[in-house]
Amino acid sequence: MKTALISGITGQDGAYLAEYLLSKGYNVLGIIRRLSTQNIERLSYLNIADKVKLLDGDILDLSSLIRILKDYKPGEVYNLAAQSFVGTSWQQPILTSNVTAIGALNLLEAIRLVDPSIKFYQASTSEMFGKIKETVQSETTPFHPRSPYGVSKLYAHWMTVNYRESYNMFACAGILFNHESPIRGLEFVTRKVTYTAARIKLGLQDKLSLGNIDTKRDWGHARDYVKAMYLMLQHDKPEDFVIATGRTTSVRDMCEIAFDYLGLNYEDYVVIDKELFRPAEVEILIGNPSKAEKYLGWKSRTTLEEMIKEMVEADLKRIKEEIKG
Ligand code: NAP
Ligand code: G4F
Repeated sequence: MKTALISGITGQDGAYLAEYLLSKGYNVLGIIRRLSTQNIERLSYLNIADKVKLLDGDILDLSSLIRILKDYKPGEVYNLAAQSFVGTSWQQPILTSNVTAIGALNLLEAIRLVDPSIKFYQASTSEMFGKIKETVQSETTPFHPRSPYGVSKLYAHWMTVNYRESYNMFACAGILFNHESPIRGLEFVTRKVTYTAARIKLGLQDKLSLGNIDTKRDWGHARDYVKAMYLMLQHDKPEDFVIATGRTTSVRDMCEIAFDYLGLNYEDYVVIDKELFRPAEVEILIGNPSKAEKYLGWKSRTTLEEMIKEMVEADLKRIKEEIKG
């Protein structure tokens, strides 16, 4: 039986990746940091909380990573842990750098010290393209990050490349464009929209405050994207891949899709709050996934409309259950 270790298993992607690896017959281990309250809602939502083994550790604590690798000997390590919210990275740039940049280095170092044959996946991001240098971004597009988060991810990305080149490690970076789901954090714009639209439909709220709704993103479904992470580690050589849909949509149009589905006009509810604008913005992202299609046989399956519908329905159901108590 193959064993995989996931950092960030309590997050959106960690939960879907754990579900996928379990379906492939893996023994799935996850690093869980000490918090004052339990934080396994996403694993419970997918009905897998009792199927994975959660291990105390923190990607800021090298010794905990070394202990876990020595004790459990995973063949694959997926580094999904991060302070992943771009907005917060301006409020907490040092924490973001420690977790998102140095945390990745800690995991690479732990692997190098314990067993350099362990395969490593790094969660890189389209946020690294930032102020875009090419209309459609691919593996060869130069980077220009626009946030402390993007800069931290770029450091982790190059460390992954460097460990591959320096130590011949099987270390891959997936440059994933935005991906969402019903278990997306409430602070991210798609989920903020689907959750608030559902509350408005149920008469619990009457306005949705947003920042810059003219920015555009290439949005896919997390359930589709975690399969690409797995495929990268099964590929015959370690390489980096862009994972995207190849379609870009504005936040405004995404709102329209969500509200339309509920029979509402978004223009009646959305208010623009200048406080929510970012100090530096990534105006538009659109990825070219042809390398992943060609070498991994990976393709994004879920359309934005299908995903928003799934998210709105899940939010409606959850809110109704909360009301019932
Ligand atoms: P997420 O929901 O915010 O999950 C982040 C995970 O990191 C959580 O499990 C969190 O644990 C964990 N974490 C934070 N600090 C940690 C620490 N010090 N030690 C151990 N674990 C820690 O993020 P996501 O959307 O699943 O994204 C997964 C990864 O892909 C992230 O690295 C993100 O930056 C990257 N990425 C995401 C997207 C996207 O669109 N979703 C696109 C490109 C790249 P707690 O639950 O304890 O907070
Ligand atoms: O949903 P967002 O916060 O995602 P963002 O900043 O693109 O980052 C996400 O995707 C990255 C991949 O490109 C990941 F690496 C990262 O971890 C994260 O998962 O914002 C999307 C867009 C931005 O342009 C933002 O300014 O929506 C705009 N926006 C407008 N109003 C808003 C809001 N974003 C949020 N979160 N909240 C708003 O009220």
